[in-house]
Amino acid sequence: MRPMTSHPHSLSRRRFLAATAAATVVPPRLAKAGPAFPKDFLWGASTSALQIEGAVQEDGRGPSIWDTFASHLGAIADGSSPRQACDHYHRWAGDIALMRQAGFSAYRFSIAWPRVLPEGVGAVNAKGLDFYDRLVDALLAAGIRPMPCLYHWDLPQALQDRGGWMNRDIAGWFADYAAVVAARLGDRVEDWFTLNEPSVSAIFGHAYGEHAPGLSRGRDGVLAALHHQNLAQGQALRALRAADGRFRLGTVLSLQPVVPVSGGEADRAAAIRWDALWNRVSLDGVMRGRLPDILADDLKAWVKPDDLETIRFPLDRLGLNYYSPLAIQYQPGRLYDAGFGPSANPQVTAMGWPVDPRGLGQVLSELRDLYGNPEVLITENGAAYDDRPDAAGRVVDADRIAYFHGHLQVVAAAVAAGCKVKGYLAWSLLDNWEWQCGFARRFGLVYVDYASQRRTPKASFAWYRALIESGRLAS
Ligand code: GCO
Repeated sequence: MRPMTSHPHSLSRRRFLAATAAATVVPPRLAKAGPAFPKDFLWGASTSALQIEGAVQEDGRGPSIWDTFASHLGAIADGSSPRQACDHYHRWAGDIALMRQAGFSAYRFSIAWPRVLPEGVGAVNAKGLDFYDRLVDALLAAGIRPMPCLYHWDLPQALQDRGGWMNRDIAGWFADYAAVVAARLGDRVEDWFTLNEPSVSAIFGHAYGEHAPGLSRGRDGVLAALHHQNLAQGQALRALRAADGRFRLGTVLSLQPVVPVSGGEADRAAAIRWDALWNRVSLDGVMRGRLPDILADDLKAWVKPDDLETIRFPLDRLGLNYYSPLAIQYQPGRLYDAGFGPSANPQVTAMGWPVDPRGLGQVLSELRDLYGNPEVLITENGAAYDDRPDAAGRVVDADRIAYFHGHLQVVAAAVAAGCKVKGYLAWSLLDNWEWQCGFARRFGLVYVDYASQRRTPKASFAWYRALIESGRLAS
């Protein structure tokens, strides 16, 4: 149902200028010059369909596994649902105006599979595709490069009813869906991503039961979901390549260095197992056509001859999501007898994630030294803090600015050291519906008042805009 408050431009230009001018923490002209980024460096943000669009029952969209999961009592911390989210489905024009104000040159969003194919396969919902068609046109008109990601966790419920990521047939379903979207948008979209963070949806959705589809199937659940995502990705990348040889193809992985909580043998071995599961199945699969030896026996049940050839693909770029290193501990009885342990780092975000930009540098140099130095786009990096407007209505999020600044210093150093990082997309443009945390975590450059859907750019927005404009970090 379309909410009463819907208005495409919830932020007037006058209010926007007042808010951002007042919120600028360091006036750019006073800032000392820090490292510069290459002239063609891409700047922008990432979002995902389920987290911002709302309109889950509009224009023929089918239900997704997250709509179902959120309806279960206790599944979402604040009891909320993605039903309205940021109402981006109606406010997209105003949201693109914000991106333009910030000076974005690229924007990664996701396409909701259940909007395009309500049953996951078969009949195409033209109205669903129309939405992304309009979005792409408006982005291009604003000078912003559209970078759609085909899957950000919102599987059509109809496919879950057929086994979802546990069913090997999903590889073909996903490739068919990719071809449908490419046929409609491929005349204007060049940059494509297939999956978002397969290890997170496999582990949290199929073993921990904390993400949709809410399964607790242990090793089998995780390995099946991981392998079938690898396979689906391989087939979809080939379908996209066949659709247009000029497409620039990528996938998005959450690569986090895994650090044992102690030097003890049990913790160290647990960290190696976790690294294999979280990072290597996806990374080594696509980049090397190999799976970690340590999981080889367990994977045998799922991997068929020739699968590895399908999974390996020469990506044009790798999308890298980085938030923090993972502190891992031996925890008997947990998945692979490993679990999240306490981090030695006292500085954490509202998610409880340690702030440690060095981990990003570690991942980037490893990609350069051990994985053939692929072209990388940072597709997510950011932090949740307990933002609140002050008495004057401003949101001064100095901690988020510090987080971005620290991580971008590392990116600049990595570029100088030969890593092929081509751009940075912050997570995220807007505060949004943060999965099992609901609306209780805010990651945006722009504050969203969910009751009124009013958008207020935070201080970090003004800071980011100044950075994009100057192309250099203030020291
Ligand atoms: C992820 C997803 C995003 C999250 C963000 C903050 O990395 O988990 O890609 O959808 O919202 O990372 O948790």
